[in-house]
Amino acid sequence: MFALWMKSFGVYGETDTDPYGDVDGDTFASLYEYGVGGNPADPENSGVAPKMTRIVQDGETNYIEYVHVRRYSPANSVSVHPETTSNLITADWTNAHYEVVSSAPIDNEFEIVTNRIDTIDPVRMIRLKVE
Ligand SMILES: [Ca+2]
Repeated sequence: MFALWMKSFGVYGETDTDPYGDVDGDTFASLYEYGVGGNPADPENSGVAPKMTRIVQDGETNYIEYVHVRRYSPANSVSVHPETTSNLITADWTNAHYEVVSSAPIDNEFEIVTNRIDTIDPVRMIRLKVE
């Protein structure tokens, strides 16, 4: 599916269709753009950026609400999910601190996903992983 998607934007060849390459130089890997609806051949279109929308309290714990778009899986063989780390030097990214709260279809290719990420650690960095 990924190769066909690249081809639909006029991107061919082994080097240019590397999922972790960045043909248009927008700093986003082509696979990332595939996962969030970008255009691998247009540096002005890198897909829909994730957003931290609000803080939600549940019992004694506060959560960051984190919303992102993702391509439907597993039909398209790509996984799009948040990862967190409390230390950028060791960069021990994990998916242990989030849970999906809800998801809703946008169209027949993408859905919007609302996650919550606990705020137990005093410092936590968040990234959207596409793999
Ligand atoms: Ca792009």
